[in-house]
Amino acid sequence: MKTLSHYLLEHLKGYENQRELDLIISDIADLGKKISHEVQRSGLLDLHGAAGGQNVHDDEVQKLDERTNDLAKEILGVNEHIIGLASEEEEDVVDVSDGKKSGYLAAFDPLDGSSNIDTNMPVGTIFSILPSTGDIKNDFLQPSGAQVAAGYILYSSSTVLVFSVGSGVHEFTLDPDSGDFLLTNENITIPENAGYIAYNPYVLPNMPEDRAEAYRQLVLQTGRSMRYVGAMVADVHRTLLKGGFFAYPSVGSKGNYKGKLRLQYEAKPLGWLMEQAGGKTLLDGLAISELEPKELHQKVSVEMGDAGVMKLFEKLL
Ligand code: FDP
Repeated sequence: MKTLSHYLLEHLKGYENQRELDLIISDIADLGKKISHEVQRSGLLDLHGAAGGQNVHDDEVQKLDERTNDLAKEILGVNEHIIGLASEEEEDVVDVSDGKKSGYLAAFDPLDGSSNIDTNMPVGTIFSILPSTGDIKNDFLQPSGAQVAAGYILYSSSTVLVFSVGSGVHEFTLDPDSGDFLLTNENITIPENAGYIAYNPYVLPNMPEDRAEAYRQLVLQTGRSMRYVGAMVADVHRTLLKGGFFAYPSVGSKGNYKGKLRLQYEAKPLGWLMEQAGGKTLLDGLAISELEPKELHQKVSVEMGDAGVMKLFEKLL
């Protein structure tokens, strides 16, 4: 099986930013190995539970959120090509340009699904890489199509790195013996008319009724089972490999519906991957390519899945 470094050498040939992408993805892989190590030992190292505070999204911060955020800043912050960081756990962007006028930006959710950690359920790290001409704050607000790379590391029964640099979606599995990420799935294409429907049924009474009815009908008309982990990264991984539908709509009460998932750290990178693999993504009801980001910590509704299920979903709407 090919190692990640071997694969990057071949796959990035001809890319004008070959060296930059190679170093950035290699650093992200290293970060994944470190976080995987911490996640596996979290129960032994007193890393379970809340850290005692809330982040900018009013989520209760878990000890591992803090630890993994520090690790991500430590590793990506010294990458010679990265000039700015944005994290779900940070209030503002972190300038790591060290005088450089252009380079790349990394937006990340260091530990998605962290409320799962205490019960040994899957969690993951999500990343999105954008080019920057130096206006760091505004350059994070580029649309989905500007991403030069995006992906995630999922910490579950095994640790996998899944990413795209705009030409297919590829999966690497961490070999615990050698410590290498090995290619296990090249050019992932989402199967159609297969897989599961994934959303939290709690949302149904808390969303506009016509959309809620489309959600109900999708289960009835496809006849597919529902599965919902409650960690976006894990639900999206299953959808990429098995097909189906994943959603977290805007919820609330009449006239005041809001998304929960974060555009920069979750929806934009994972939605882009879904499209790269032949699926479709709607953010705030729009095709992902049409959504113009407005704020760093913007939250959006997310509906994504294989091309067949999304066609039916849009018809039901
Ligand atoms: P979490 O709160 O555990 O970090 O990003 C937030 C997120 O997890 C997603 O990963 C997940 O899809 C969603 O929230 C789960 O929310 P619900 O518990 O409301 O279903």
